[in-house]
Amino acid sequence: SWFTDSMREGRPVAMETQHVIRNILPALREDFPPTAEAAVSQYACQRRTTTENNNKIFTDAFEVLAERYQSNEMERRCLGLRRAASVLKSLPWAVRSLESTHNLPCLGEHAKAVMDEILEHGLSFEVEKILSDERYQTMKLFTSVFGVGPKTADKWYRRGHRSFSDVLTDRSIHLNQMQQNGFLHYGDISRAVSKAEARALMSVIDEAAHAITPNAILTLTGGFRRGKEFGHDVDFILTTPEQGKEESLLQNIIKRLKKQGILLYCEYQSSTFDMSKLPIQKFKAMDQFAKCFLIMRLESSRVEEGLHNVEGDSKSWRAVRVDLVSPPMDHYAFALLGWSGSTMFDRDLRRFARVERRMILDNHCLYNKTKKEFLAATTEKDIFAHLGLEYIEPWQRNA
Ligand code: DCT
Ligand code: MG
Repeated sequence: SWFTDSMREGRPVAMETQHVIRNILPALREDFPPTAEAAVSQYACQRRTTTENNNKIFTDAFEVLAERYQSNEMERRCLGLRRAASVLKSLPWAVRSLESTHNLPCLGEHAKAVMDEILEHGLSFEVEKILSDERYQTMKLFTSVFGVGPKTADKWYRRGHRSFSDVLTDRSIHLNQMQQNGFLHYGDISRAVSKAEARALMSVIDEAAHAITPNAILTLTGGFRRGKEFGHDVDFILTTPEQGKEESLLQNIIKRLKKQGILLYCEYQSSTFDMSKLPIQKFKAMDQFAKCFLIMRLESSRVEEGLHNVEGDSKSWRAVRVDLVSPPMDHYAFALLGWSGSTMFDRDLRRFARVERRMILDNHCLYNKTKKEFLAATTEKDIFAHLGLEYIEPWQRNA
């Protein structure tokens, strides 16, 4: 009909018509580009972003470009495109013209040029070129192995390696334990983990935790907490109200899982957490809580809907990547907020805290630089309130 066509094409509609559409036909509001009063924030933590992405054709293209820039160490360009993608992900409408985006933040010249190309030709030639580029494909392949980061992948590429067999037959390459296990279980752990599999793992770990102490608190976090159907791993936070016992709880769980024969690999990092050294001025990628990066064996019989296997694979188990982090109870809310992600949502929470509030936020704590004091929190809601932000539900943090 006439008004849905106008909206799809982003053509301006008369004010009265907008009134009718916004108030009388609320079901249709979603297709409508926001007007000035519904300005989109430049901060992801002030936007609500569900898993439903109406602008996937653009955001997928931006992601390819961002990956390319990241591996070429062009960090600013990479971040610029990730920010642009994040803004588009938050829109309840699909962009159908460049004009309809003129009020949106974070869309730079490059992002707009790519969108323009996609709107006109259905694809971006720059993106197509990268996708068919040998270096891009090889980096993507190598970094898909657990334990292989961009540096190692680049080193292998520059040695002339293009495939796994090139790497595995080069006797001068020494693989560390993590990489050996990454290759060993590659088929399983490169396949997405389903929600049902995540739930099954949660019950396995929860049983182990409660056999050790009835007070254990285990929370599913990461992408599954944000409502995603699939993930590349399963993330958990583990704690206990018994102060100082959280790290030994984690160690005891690992021992127990080992005894059960379901721990295929474990990289344990002990806690370096020291309250007297907080706040940490310079943000580091990893927090300091005790944690472990695991590969677990998940039995088919534990999964309600069965394993998320490739067709024809009748194996009775699969390997799954699991992360477990164990903060002291006092810091649980900060760790939960950090580990729930998304990465862009976290990044903008910290940026908002720093720029708009003169506060330092990380996975450990929130610090007010003006008042020189720590702000305590037992829930995520407390942290949003300290920051003067509207609460955003986990399933709205898919920025
Ligand atoms: N995180 C963090 N510190 C790190 C790594 C991650 O605080 N050193 C946060 C950011 C997101 C969250 O933990 C989970 O990380 P991932 O598992 O990488 O992301 P995800 O959103 O769960 O994505 P996926 O569904 O692919 O697992
Ligand atoms: Mg995850």
